[in-house]
Amino acid sequence: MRFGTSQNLYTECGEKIAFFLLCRIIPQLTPRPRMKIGIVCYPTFGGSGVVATELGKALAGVGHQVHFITYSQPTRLDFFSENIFYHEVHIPNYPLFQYAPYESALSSAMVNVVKTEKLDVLHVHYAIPHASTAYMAKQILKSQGIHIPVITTLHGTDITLVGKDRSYEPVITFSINQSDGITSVSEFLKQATYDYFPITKDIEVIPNFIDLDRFKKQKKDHFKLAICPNGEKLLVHTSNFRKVKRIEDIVLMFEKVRHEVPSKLLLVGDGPERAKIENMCRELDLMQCVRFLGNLDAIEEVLSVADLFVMPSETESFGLAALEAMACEVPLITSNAGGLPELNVQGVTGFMSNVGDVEDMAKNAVYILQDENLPRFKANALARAKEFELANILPQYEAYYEKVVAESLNALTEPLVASTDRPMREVLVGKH
Ligand code: GMT
Repeated sequence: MRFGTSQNLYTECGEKIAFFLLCRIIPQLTPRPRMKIGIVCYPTFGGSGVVATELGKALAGVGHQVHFITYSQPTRLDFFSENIFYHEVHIPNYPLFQYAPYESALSSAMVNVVKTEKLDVLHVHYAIPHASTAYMAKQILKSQGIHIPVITTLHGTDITLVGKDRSYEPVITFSINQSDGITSVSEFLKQATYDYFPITKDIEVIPNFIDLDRFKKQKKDHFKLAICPNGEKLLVHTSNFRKVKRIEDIVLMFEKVRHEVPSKLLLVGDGPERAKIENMCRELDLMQCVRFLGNLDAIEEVLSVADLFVMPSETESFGLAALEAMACEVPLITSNAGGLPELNVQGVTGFMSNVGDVEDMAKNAVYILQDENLPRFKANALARAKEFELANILPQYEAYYEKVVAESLNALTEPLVASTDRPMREVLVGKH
């Protein structure tokens, strides 16, 4: 082993301090430029709207000005902030319309908000129809001398189910390629996008995130006692009850599990499959142990008393609902579809099975629910959730906004540099 002289020890120390200051302290002291950001999303229950709203709230929390442009108040937009603004899209009806032209109303709203609020960037969530409406808005603004960079975030079924349908494909391909920036919520979704569409641009993967101040295990013993009066284990599923969630697999799996482990099942959410699943439970004589709760705002309260979260989806680009469960110390039984392997660690935070393999899911669920196993899986679930903490992911979005805005402005100015002495932004975007 070599010992340094006191002089080169000092030098080494100095270098380390300088490196630490450069990497850790200075970036935190140097504030990021505050931006005016327009967010377009589906405001109802559903992963993309939740991510968009939570992102907007977090951006506002660190000083950016955030303008939501949606057809109704986003469900998770549940508090007042001086940095958050909500612009409702009005869709006037007319007897001639069989389908009200939502896209035209939305593009017009985007144009108006960008102009009046002098936005720096438009971030649209879920490609259909938001990427093409943003393109339309961008072109209208361009005709008025205003440049607005557009970022599209791909969430899942906008690519894997609806988007690749021939009825939408040309518009999706075109408008994704026209976006100034594209993000996807998992490596799986990025690859699926390249597989299904001729996309010529880079896609940045920024995973879903979780606010651990809100999603954490709370003491709700009275609630657990009300649902499981005899100390039964509690299985939970939350979703918007679409076919892709394969809720019938949860019921079939639960039917097997409850014979091995006394347990109850809570199904939270609502959607097209709910009536069918309720019928199924009635026919299987399960209504004594299965409860349907409908849509809930305070989902973290239910998750706080859960022992196992079940997500057997046909495809799932990330699985935000599963991450919310993990943050409340709930292990997972999921399928191995889509991006779920990027979240659920096999044998550590839970188990994954092939889509539809109800037998395997039941076997794994019984294993996790054993008293000697459950505490370990719960602790691992929380530890994994911490990797997706909001504080880790928010700077990725901020850095991406800065990069895309700078690149799109550079792309505008480059060809004209030689032909004018006036500042480029003024030439190209007028007074905006
Ligand atoms: O329901 C929605 O709002 C979107 C939905 C979808 O159909 O694409 O959810 C997706 O987005 C979430 C947030 O990014 C992801 O966590 C979900 O995994 C994803 N759902 C599917 O891929 C089925």
